[in-house]
Amino acid sequence: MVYDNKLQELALKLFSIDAVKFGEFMTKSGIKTPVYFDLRVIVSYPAVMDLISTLLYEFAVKDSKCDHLCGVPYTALPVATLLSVQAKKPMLMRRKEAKSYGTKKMIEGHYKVGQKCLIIEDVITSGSSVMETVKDLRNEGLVSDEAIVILDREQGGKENLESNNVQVKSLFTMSGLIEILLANGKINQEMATKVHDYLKGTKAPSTVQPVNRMALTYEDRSELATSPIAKQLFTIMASKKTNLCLSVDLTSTTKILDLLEKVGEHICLVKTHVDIIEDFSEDFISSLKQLAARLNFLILEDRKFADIGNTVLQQYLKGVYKIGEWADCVTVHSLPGEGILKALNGSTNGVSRGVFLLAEMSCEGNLITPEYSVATVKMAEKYPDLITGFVCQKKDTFSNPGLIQLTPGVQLENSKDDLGQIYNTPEKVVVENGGDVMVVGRGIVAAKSPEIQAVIYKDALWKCYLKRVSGKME
Ligand code: 5BU
Repeated sequence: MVYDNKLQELALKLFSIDAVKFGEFMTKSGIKTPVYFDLRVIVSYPAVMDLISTLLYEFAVKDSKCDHLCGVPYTALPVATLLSVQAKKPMLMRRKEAKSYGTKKMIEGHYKVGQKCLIIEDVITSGSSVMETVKDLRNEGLVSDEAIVILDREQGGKENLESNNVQVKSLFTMSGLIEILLANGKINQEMATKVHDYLKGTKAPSTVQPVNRMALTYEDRSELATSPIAKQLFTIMASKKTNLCLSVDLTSTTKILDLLEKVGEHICLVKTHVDIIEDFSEDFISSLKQLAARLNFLILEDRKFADIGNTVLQQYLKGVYKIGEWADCVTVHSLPGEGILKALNGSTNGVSRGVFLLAEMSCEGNLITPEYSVATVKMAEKYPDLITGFVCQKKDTFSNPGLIQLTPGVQLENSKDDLGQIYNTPEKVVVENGGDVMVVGRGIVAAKSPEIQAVIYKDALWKCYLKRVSGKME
């Protein structure tokens, strides 16, 4: 009750300081609106600031499990500051533009990857401003799935944000606020009806880019891909209805080609370790390329490059294997830093080639830390044509829906091998962990009938993908 009284008090104060105005106004998008909010004025009224922060504290911050608070610039910044002090929770600040000197950080303050940050905003219409802040926080490896706002204009912002995994709580909805003002004689019934009708008829355009790749189809994601190889791979997956990558870890060229002849129609990608083949020849490569063209799959050489740029460039283009001449894409470690991407970028004379960067590994005890994964994803940003996706194990490792999550360590049952490899089931990898293309090696190659087994994997993995994009998860 006390809370309701305070909420009413705040509504009336906002009205009296002209933070809520009625009449005829033009919005940014050129639509006429009978009601206008301008919460920028609240900084001139310490009592209003006090009331807002007390209410938000009681309403959502007090019991929140967040590690940080972050205000959406600029109006919500002072409110976030007051809340941070009151809740004794550290604040983070998001820059509007990256600094042009020194560190290029978008988020200021001290934090650790995996910590949770609660977002504070004044008003949401489409939700796009909150989403920009969410994106920058997630880019830093912070968990950002909750926003509290003073006022929800009820024009689609809450739904837009929820479809991107951000839950929204608001002190006021527009209709709730109007009700208070009507009950207190601040506006008449005619105006209340006008606002009500306006709300019913005017939804904000969904300006929020759908970043929840888990819910998007491969067709839709091919449109969002900036790397030609990612685009091609998404298209192949959608048309052949398969997200299976076969890891042909065999040492004889005949065995590899025989197997691919049988299972090529069921896969979107073949993954090779060319340096384990004992009878490698140029003929093998031309047969492999012919098979790939005929049965419509791409070739990934899992070379895991990890040297300085200059050496990698030679390993890529020269030597016995001349990988750059035939592999549509390769795997690359981010360990040596950006030089490795600089070297590979544009090294194939206009022929499109792709890179899967290793952000995580499937084997137990590997030394990759969460910070390393975040830095890997960031390193990729400058190479939108080259980076096809990431080799990784978790859905939150990256969010860009135009990139592909390649996940190894897949078998029909959860298990391990004797050398540290960890296997997860198709359901776990696709539905829970966000795998887009799943790598299966021994699950198929070592089976009695690899041909039958490939179809079993293909069907199981595709079923899980359909379940994921339908949103019908148990
Ligand atoms: P398996 O037989 O399904 O365990 O084969 C998995 C393949 O994926 C194998 O060629 C590995 O080299 C490759 N792999 C992996 O298993 N785990 C990783 O984290 C990376 C690659 Br990166």
